Amino acid sequence: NVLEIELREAIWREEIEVFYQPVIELGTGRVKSVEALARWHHATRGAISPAEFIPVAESGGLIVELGNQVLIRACRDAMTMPSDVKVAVNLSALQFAGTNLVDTVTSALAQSGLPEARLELEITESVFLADTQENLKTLQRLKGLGVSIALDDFGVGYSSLSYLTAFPFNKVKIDKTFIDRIDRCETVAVLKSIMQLAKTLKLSIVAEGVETSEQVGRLHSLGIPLGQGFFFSKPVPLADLSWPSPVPR
Ligand code: G
Ligand code: G
Ligand code: MN
Ligand code: NA
Repeated sequence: NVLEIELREAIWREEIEVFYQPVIELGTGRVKSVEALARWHHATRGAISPAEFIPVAESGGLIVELGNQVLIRACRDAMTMPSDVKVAVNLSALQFAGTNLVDTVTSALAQSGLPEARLELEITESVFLADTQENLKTLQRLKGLGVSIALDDFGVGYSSLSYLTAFPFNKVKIDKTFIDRIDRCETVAVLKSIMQLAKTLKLSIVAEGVETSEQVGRLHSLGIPLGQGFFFSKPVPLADLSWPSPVPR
């Protein structure tokens, strides 16, 4: 596989970049956190989407090294951001297997000097599909470090609600597909029940893939506190992040 060979070289040469997408507090317009997203600009093919190269990294065993690079880069970059802004890093389920993820995260925090409370780790339900007991233990140890844990892409899997109660998450990120259909009363009903559950479980909610001001209005009136999406900003390089002063809506 040519792409895999080239990806291996790109990781080796540390050519994978990290972009950041802000997560906005809808009530104030403030940036509460930024999500780190891997970017690969191929010398001849141009930009290759992570939707394409992350699965290649996962099947070729490169995801552990790639994940480590993104993690340390994100922690270091976060040290240059305002101290009330958290950084969120996506973890592949495969990073839970094999090498010691807890040591990796501990060392990224130590090497960067980032306070543990400023790091958030995003996982998907796939973490619960294999080696459930072992992965749950790792997740508990990660949370024990003082970092927060978010359940990503919520609502698109098979039995999402049960995963939400399987672990004391700090945050749930509602998948874009719900935001796309937020004008439908069925979707509103689902969002309201997720909010009720989140309140009971004391976890924060983020709406992902927010693209229009109409969606922002609906989310805000539903009482969903946080939003992320192209309406606010696409993922950008560190240097292009800005920290607008709060504008109450
Ligand atoms: O940034 P974009 O929306 O194109 O990302 C596509 C997919 O790739 C998303 O599911 C996102 O979570 C995933 N992704 C992006 N960067 C990383 C990363 O550093 N690690 C992992 N595991 N997934 C990532
Ligand atoms: O799976 P995960 O939630 O980590 O995926 C994040 C990906 O979603 C990023 O790669 C980012 O480029 C993409 N994304 C973020 N906001 C929007 C949006 O408003 N619209 C669309 N289509 N994609 C988005
Ligand atoms: Mn994510
Ligand atoms: Na997501």
